[in-house]
Amino acid sequence: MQEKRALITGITGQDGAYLSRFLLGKGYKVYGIIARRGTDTRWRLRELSVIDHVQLIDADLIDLSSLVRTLEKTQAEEVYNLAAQSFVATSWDQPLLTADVTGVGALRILEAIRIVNPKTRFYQASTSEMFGKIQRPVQNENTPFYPRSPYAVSKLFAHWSTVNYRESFNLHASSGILFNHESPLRGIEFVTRKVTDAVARIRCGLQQELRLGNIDAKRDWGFAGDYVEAMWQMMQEHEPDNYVIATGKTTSVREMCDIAFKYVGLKMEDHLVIDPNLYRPAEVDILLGDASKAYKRFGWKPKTSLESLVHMMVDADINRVKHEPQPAINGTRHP
Ligand code: NDP
Ligand code: GDR
Repeated sequence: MQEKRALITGITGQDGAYLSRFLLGKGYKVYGIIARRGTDTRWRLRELSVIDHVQLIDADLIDLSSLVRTLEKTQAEEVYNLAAQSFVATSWDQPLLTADVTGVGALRILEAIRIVNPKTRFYQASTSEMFGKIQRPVQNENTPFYPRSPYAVSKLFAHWSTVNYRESFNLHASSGILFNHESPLRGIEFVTRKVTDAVARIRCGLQQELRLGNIDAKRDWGFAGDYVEAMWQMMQEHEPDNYVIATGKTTSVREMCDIAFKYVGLKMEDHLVIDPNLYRPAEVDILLGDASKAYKRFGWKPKTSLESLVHMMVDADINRVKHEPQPAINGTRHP
């Protein structure tokens, strides 16, 4: 039987790397688009040892013609749209770029699918940020949205474009409304990785303090490795649909931080500094997801507790700090 072909936008991101490894394990031929910005962003693909097994193609979500050519060239049966300007805080500084990549970018790839092969299955990386100022204490697929950032507004446009193309053109287009998911491959600008990196550096005597913003914010945090399986599972369903993917537990940034410091025998209070400059113009105070629809339809449930996730991330960062201290490149410490 001919191997299945998948195309991943955002293949160099956290989820792109885990999804590549997962799909390769399933026997897929995996293609990914890479938007060249002058720096090498392939470190995650190297860390998971998939770099030599995926095919990278130069293309950009802001360039429709590059997407059309990529679909023609790869003949992918499944397209996972993971590319985005995904950092919420940056979306207030670069709202138009965020709208163009994170919002209209999804519409461009839907258009490319419509032009090249409307039978292509499509996954949109939607987000719990769309619930924003929550309208229900627990959020599921029927909860009304209330976005609180240019990022979330852009993602809502992408989500509704996905639903609209499903209903207008009969595309097999699904929207995974994923709550926060983390891993050792998380970008260092996101709070969990910022914490675990700092804890590792403090433990190794390279840093003294950790500056955070609103530590009372609560998130429903899971492990990225578990979440990419749900992306694939919803693509295998006969009918496209929207699915919430979450753990059903919410934890404050303060508690998450405490878990990380305690793991290495340090006291959070001795190192944590609250910096009001890191507060956001509008905050999402609390998120808590109900993923029971995904469980009922295809048996998905999370496998990793927050404690083991944080421990895994701290261990990975201590290992990095000990074995490969790197000078900062564009805000990350990775080659
Ligand atoms: P990352 O920020 O780690 O990855 C984003 C990816 O998008 C990178 O590969 C980046 O490339 C790529 N990208 C950015 N701009 C463009 C562009 N113009 N054209 C093509 N590619 C581009 O995100 P995650 O892996 O964490 O998340 C994956 C997706 O899921 C994102 O859309 C995110 O918004 C969404 N999401 C994430 C959640 C999470 O908790 N992680 C939860 C819910 C949704 P490069 O590295 O080269 O800059
Ligand atoms: P989020 O993740 O905005 O939920 O978006 P992030 O880790 O950036 O923030 C989580 C919460 O922590 C608070 N916080 C801080 N955040 C950062 N980054 N840095 C700090 O110093 C800090 N101090 C406190 C934030 O205010 C916030 O409340 C992530 C991204 O992956 C999105 O792309 C994705 O859609 C959502 O998760 C679900």
